Amino acid sequence: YLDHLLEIRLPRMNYSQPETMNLLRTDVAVLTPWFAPIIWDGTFNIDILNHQFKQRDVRIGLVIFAIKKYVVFLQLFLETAETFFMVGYKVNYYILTDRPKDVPNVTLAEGRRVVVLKIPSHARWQDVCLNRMEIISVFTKQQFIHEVDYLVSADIDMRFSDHVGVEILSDTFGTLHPGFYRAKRQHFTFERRPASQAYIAVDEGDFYYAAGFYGGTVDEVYKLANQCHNGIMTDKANSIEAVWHEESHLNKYFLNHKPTKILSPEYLWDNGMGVPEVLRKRRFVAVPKNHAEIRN
Ligand code: UD2
Repeated sequence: YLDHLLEIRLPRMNYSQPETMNLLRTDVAVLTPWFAPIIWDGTFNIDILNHQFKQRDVRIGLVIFAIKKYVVFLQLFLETAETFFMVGYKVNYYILTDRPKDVPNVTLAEGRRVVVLKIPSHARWQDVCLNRMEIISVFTKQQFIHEVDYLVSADIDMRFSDHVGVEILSDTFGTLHPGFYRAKRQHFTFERRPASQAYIAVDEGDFYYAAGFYGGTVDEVYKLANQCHNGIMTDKANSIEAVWHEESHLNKYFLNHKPTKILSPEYLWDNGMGVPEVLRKRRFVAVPKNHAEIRN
């Protein structure tokens, strides 16, 4: 923790002057009412950020689940992550899988490694998703906290297709779900039954966050995962399952503990939705899958 106190001093750099009288983007919001930046292309200077984060020598853990047939997504995920995810930084790929033998051998850059962690599978795909919170909280406490500074949790049926770097890092960050970033809060698919711990009333809610990409410091991700897991267990005891599983609990958590950064849908896109003009980059995109085929 003392590392935070070290002086960070930038070298002399040449870059265009930040403007006080001009907006970085005029087509999208770049700040929430609680002063969390919303990260869109054109809002940050990656050179300045890299100088800051490099001096702190940050280590990032990317947590991915590959249960049952989802191991087929590992190769493309890892290859594209090597090209676009936190290039130049120390990265641990934490692969939680019931099929360690099916983890492919992908060449990694220096300072990056694959850590395979065997976990049991679940018959229902919903339970695979729900259980991610418990597994993340357990492994964070046991292991991740000793090995990395930040954790990023990602869906695996995805590929990186453009830069994803330290601009995403913050105490906690959530990503605007591609299906709902323009929607009114009453249309968000929050859990609407008051009996569930994930319940959010129709006149509440900031954004609909996707469970496919979120993260933060190890401490904050531990709190998040632990609290979501507790909500999931209470729901189970009450025989209720939130409509979008752990995503519903994540949304409840972020309502009460506002993320300190918000990622635009550049960071989680589905090409099936076309490419709107506001989306200058597609950094992390869904790999098309046959749900019925792959989940069973
Ligand atoms: C949405 C969410 C996902 C999760 C899920 C819960 C987004 C983009 N995705 O995605 O995060 O909240 O709904 O309903 O917001 N997995 C396995 N094996 C399985 C099933 C799942 O490994 O048999 C893992 C895998 O890492 C996968 C993740 O769980 O990426 C989420 O499952 P999904 O991608 O099938 O869920 P999906 O696409 O409905």
